[in-house]
Amino acid sequence: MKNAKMALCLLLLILSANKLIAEDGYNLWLRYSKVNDAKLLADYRLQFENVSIVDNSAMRVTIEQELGCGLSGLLGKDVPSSENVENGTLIVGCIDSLDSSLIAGVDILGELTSEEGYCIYTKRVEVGVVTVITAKASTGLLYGAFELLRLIQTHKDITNLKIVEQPRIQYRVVNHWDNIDGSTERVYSENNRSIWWQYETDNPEKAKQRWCDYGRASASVGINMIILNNVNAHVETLSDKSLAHIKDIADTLRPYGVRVGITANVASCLKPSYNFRRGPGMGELDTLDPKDPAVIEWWRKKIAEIYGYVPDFAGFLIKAGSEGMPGPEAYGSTAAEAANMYGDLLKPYGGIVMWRTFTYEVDEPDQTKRQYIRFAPQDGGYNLGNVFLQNKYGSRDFMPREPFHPLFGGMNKTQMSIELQITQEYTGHDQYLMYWGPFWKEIFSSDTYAKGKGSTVGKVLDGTLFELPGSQIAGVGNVSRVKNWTGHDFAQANWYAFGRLAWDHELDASDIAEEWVRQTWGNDPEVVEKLTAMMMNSHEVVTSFVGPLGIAHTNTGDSNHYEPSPQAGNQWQAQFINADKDGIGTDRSATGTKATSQYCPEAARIFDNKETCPMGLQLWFHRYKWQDKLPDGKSVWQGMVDKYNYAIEQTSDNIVKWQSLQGKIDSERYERVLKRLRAQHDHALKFARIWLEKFHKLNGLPYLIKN
Ligand code: GCW
Repeated sequence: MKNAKMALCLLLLILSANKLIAEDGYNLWLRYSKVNDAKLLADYRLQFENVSIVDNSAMRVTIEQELGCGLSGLLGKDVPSSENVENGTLIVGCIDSLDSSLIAGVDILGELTSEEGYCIYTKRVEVGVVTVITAKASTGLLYGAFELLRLIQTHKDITNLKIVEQPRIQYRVVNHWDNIDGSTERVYSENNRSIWWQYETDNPEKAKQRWCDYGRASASVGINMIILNNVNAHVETLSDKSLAHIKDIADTLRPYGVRVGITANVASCLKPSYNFRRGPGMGELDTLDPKDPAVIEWWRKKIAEIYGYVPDFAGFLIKAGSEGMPGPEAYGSTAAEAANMYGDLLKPYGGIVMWRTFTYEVDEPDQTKRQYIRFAPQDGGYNLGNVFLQNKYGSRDFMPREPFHPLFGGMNKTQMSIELQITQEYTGHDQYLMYWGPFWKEIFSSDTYAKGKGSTVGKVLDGTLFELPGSQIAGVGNVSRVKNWTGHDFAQANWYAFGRLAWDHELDASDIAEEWVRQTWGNDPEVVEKLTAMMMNSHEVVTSFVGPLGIAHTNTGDSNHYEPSPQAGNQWQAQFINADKDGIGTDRSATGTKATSQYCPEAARIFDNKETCPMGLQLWFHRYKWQDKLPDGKSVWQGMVDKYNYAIEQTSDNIVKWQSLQGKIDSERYERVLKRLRAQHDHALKFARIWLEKFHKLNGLPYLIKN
């Protein structure tokens, strides 16, 4: 592996001599091409003459490799390791192993509380000026190393550094919906076979290299945990063969600070004669009831076995009592009782439980109210410290735009986690340029009002609002075996932004977009400006034709969730579009289904009132007659038509913007993105034609599609 990395560095060195090198997207945002600003390059070279790493942990090799590879690529010269500290040395070491002269008088060190946090600073010492990366533990050093490389890659002034950084959220988890047969669910990148399962049977070396590079990418943005298999989990995930395989992956990712966990099927303990979704059972029991001593014993043994393979195993993600996956309720127990059983068993090993609330098997006509009804009464029941309730961002299912989930702010004694979707199930698969950053920020900054104004979802998640000790965040991943990982090159940005926002949800979506663009596409000002602008506008553009004014499920006529597909009798379209000759939208306010009553009164008041309800959620919460006026003075019909036309215009502009960058972008990635921008524009047009025609047939009103 080391050789492969060395070869890559050498290649980077040679290739960086040319201006536009051929690229396939494999290197993601870790391209490390030579700084092409002569003045900056000269300064950086002076600042980094050599590297001195004072660390004996298992992570030392990773840090050495990353800094070696990164600096040599960026500076176009070898930056040797050194035992000595000289003018221009980069020193990397934990606080307690650094020479006292390097830490004396550095006040920011006192701010470090997390083992994963780090400080980077410039210091004048006797021999000259040095740069120091330090932390309480080696993982912090690795994160600090990646931060320094990011600063150089994005051409920042680093002559006088004074940085202290630590994560706001403890467990930053990517969930892979990958099946153990190598197929995947909702991963839409061109070749959607799994990088975790069955890959090595084709080519073991290739698989290991991918896993390493996945680890590098994760560490570079602070992702520290992954779930290897689909939430619709196959029982076989817990077999000896599978556990040995999981051990292999865990061993490969450990040097990057990434722990692995799995989704467990709660019915695994049943006899093989029981067949259920993703069964049959592998145990000898007739029940999965978490209160039954035999069930507890079965899982105790299984968990001990798992830790025999993977000593730092992360824990279980669980989907139960949902979409045909077996659950404890059918055996007379609650989700809390089951989650606590696992929590109790995993706790001695340092493992956690992430219990998903995505269920809709509750007797309530308004689908959006069901999870709250099922889980809110259990508040206080999940109190082991290592148990989290993982909620999708909204109460439906990854719609292009949803209001924040009412369980945030609704369960104040429970460690709540959010599940974002990095992959683009309902938002154009790997065909649309759609950057989630602005929308994720919209959710994080939404005010639950649970403890008065300013009680944001972000503060619920990081544990500060209700003073809960643990915090966790999840994103459903979008990588596959396709060479560039995600199909659409811009879909890499969502993986990147997930990591950055999981680390610090207060970061700005535009800053993240810009730093990603600089690393992925280069620092040319025109490239940076145009691509950042395209990204920042992209969620609004997608919602304008996939979910205008807050309708949803416009691409859910079939199970593929992509094509505009009005379908008679579709239950989701009846609830989330609800169009007829008189009007459109669903009244979920105090005068309708009263879904708003699940929020704190202040938040409910905002949603209840059309004047204060956000424009993008008008039809989610309210029903309008076609000619009724929206708060901005337009009729709903006109507002709708304008949204589609806006999307058509913007997706067309994006093609022009992209084409204006030809010559500044390498040809393989240029062509791949161009093809997709065209597909997205065609699709915006198709949505407009199909849906406006469908609505027009209901309401008889005229419309004009501008193309
Ligand atoms: O809406 C559904 C998706 C399923 C997914 C499920 C879930 C993995 O269409 O593909 O199952 O959500 O989140 O559990």
